[in-house]
Amino acid sequence: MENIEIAKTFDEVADLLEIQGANPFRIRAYRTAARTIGTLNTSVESMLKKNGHALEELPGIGADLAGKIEGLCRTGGLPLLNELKRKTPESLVALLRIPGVGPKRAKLVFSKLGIKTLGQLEKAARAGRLSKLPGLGAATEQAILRGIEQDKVRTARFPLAEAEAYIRPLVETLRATPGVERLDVAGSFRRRAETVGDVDILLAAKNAAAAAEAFVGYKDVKQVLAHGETKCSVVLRCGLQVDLRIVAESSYGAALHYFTGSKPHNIAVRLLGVKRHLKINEYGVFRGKRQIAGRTEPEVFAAVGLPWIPPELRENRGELDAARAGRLPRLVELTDIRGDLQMHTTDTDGRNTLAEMVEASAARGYEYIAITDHTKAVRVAGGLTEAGFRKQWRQIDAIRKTVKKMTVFKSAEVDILDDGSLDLDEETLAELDIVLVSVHSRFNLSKTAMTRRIVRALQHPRVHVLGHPTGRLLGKREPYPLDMEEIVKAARDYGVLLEINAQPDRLDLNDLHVAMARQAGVRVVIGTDAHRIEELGCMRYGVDQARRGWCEATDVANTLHLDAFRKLIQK
Ligand code: DGT
Ligand code: CA
Ligand code: CA
Ligand code: ZN
Repeated sequence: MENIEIAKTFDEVADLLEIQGANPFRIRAYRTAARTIGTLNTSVESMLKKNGHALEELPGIGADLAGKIEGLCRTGGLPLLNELKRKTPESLVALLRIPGVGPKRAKLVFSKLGIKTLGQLEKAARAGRLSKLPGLGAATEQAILRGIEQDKVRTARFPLAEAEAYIRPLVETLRATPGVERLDVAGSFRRRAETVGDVDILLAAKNAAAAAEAFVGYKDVKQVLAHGETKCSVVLRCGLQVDLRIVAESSYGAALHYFTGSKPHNIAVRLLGVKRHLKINEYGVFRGKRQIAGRTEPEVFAAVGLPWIPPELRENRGELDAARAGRLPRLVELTDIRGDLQMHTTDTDGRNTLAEMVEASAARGYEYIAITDHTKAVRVAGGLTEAGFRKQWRQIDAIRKTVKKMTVFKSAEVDILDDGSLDLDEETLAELDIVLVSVHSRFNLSKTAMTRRIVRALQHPRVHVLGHPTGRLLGKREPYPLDMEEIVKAARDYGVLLEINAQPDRLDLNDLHVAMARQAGVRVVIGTDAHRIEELGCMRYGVDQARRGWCEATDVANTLHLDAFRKLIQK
């Protein structure tokens, strides 16, 4: 059982308890436990193996919850959840999938309008019957309708980070299987795409049958779709499909190249081969019947006269031409990152204190960070007033006296109001070292209005960074309509940096937007938007996205050393 599954189970319990109107403390206990487990760095299963009582030492997890987790790991199920599900109509559970419908609202529409299915919910929303319910305005009704539309088209793609969490232990199991010599995860996973449709694993083994057995017999397999000598395919309990190819060592490089894709890239490479009278497939590079390359991936590229191309670039977006011309970018790496420019603390909606965030950031070896708590308009996050920031600055001043190795910038994630003005007074803005601005409300503006709103914010002379520029939440909320070319132009004209938000479900700018910014000479910054110390570690997903946008270190502002970075933000 993966941590992420345990977390999801507990969240589900909390939702259902809330629908049943259970004790709020009990509901909160499950939510807290879900977040704690979901962001742990070590697997609960391995903790339990080492020490049966290890879980009780985690914050917010007492003996009762620890016992439930242990049972969940042992049996794969939670009797409490089954019981709650039996008591709740299934359709009511489906309502919870719609953004804007939490347990409270699900219960409300269920009890007041007798709505039991998504279809009925849609009908009621179209007839304007939802907006007449207490606490549910026309805006929410529209949001629910949009949510239902999206739910219909939702594909079952997994965010990369989620797939990674499910795949890691499977890969470990396979690597530990006797006779397995080489193993790589290929496909969109290796190209570090923001979501993956399925996961493609490639391996070479002395004993292929044993490797295939280990794969289909893996403990989290729900369904075996195929079990052959060279190809197996399974669905894990979480719903993620995993394909396995077992290939000969002599073909390994060719197979790795083929199954890494993307398909358009493969086709373009194969065409280059055709021009040289070569046949290129997953078994190798052939001249006539003779294999001339394919043991390693660089060999395959060399056969068509190219240097090795990083997987992140293999989308047939000009990487072959760049490779031929010797103009492949030297992609930015995680170790190039010298600071994190977005994080929250317990002063607003973060889970760790300012001191804890500073300490954990310093432990990562950063030269600088920015503390970017929310401003007052973001009420759900407990946004700070001007006075609140002044109080926080006194804490920062004190911390600066003790923490010398790392610079702590006074910053804020200043809310962009409806008309594009900023949610802090001029005096306070002027005193901040870095001003990050972002949108948290009124997502339903037209494209023109939203673009105008954000451009106006960027025009403000104190603004340094635009945070999570499209507001999307992968699989949950579409980006708001935005003319990204206009935004990039404004960023260039007014000297504003554009953020790649490294949260695995945000990752906006996306790869194409990043490329657009880079081509316009606009630097990006990668910020984790961490709300707890563990989330400082998601920087690497932001780096992946930057790499997919062809960024070199110089394209990313927070690879600069402190002095150069200071100069950059002088406005
Ligand atoms: P996904 O799974 O939708 O996130 O995306 P991929 O890229 O992992 O696609 P997938 O799993 O269908 O196939 C893995 C790789 O295998 C793909 O990136 C390229 C290669 N491949 C699959 N089908 C074809 C094909 O018809 N022609 C060529 N040239 N390559 C293919
Ligand atoms: Ca795939
Ligand atoms: Ca596949
Ligand atoms: Zn934000």
